[in-house]
Amino acid sequence: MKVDVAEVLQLLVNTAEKGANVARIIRSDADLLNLLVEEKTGNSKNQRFVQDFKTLADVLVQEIVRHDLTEKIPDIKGSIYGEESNTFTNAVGESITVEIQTTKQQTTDLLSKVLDGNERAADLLAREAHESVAVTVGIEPEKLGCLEVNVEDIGVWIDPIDSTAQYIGGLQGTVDDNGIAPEGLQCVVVIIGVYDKQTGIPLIGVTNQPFCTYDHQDKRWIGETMWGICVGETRVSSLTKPPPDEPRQKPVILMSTSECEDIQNTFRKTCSLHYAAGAGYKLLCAIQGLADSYILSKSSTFKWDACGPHAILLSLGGGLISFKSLQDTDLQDSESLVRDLQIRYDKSDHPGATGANQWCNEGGIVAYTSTAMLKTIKDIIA
Ligand code: 2IP
Ligand code: CA
Repeated sequence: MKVDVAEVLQLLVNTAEKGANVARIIRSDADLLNLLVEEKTGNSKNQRFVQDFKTLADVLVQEIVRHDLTEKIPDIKGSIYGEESNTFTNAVGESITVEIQTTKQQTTDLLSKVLDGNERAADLLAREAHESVAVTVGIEPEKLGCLEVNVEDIGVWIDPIDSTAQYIGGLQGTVDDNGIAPEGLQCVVVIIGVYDKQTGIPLIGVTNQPFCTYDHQDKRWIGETMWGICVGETRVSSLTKPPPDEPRQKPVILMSTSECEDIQNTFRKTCSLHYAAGAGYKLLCAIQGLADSYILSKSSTFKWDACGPHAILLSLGGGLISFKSLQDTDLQDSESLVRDLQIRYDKSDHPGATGANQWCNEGGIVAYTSTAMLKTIKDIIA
């Protein structure tokens, strides 16, 4: 069965916004937030559920996305992969699977079991899960024509809430001179990526920062959606700002604060190093040109962190390759070589591994928006 790419994009943008709404609701409701951040220990520990409540926000957003996609495209059901398991097991071995139900009441009843009988909280969340959300994508139809993909050929990776630590922390971050927030709620991102099962290459990416800017007058957070499409020869994205005419004198490189000293020192000599939380957020900074590249030498990101932003990078003429493969490859002048190096999403980089590690991006990542920048990075590490 074929589906219209424009329709898939609209669906992803809408459901990501719904996820962002849930993320904002939980953060703005004292009751829900208490359930979320409470670290109970000893006797006060909630015996009914072993997993902490923070997982519920992630699972709920993931299940909303899964539900919304399968409602419109039923055949995609078996090809949606998320970061979280949606089954909670309690201390006496009972398990509850969180799934969005057919009616709002059914969803309320189910959530109430996970939320320790808190009906009000369950109702608030169920209401959002069943709300119909329509966001203006703003795509000019002629840019996509009647672009279609085969449902059987696509898979979906969801990271419901990337930068969970910043989400729980709840800090309002301060943006630096480059427009980058090193920490805080700004680093939280809902990420959805669609990839081609045959090639493993990303096709459509949608990201939503639920806490992008704080409106001091209305005392509320305003989100921001970004998207990109790279299907066949078609490359379209939501980014409208043209790249600067002149490259920066010193490339701006984003890194994790946990990056190895050696790698930091290598880049410090010729680049301006910046640090920020969140793999998704750092990828978005590269996408927006706030940084020239995001470099990570460790295998500490996952397929769900990268697939969506990778599609946007491809739509802009850039890409995402493993740090190790950049070290090991002589790029020469070959565009096709760079194409072959792209990170894939159809299979594990680490087939022997178990659990989440199976889906890590082995050998780190390098995000870039032009081949020229990739070559500059190669020269630095050579
Ligand atoms: C994490 C999150 C972390 C990031 C890590 C991701 O995802 O984005 O912030 O580490 O790589 O896997 P760092 O901030 O050091 O870049 P999650 O929050 O979903 O677990
Ligand atoms: Ca993540």
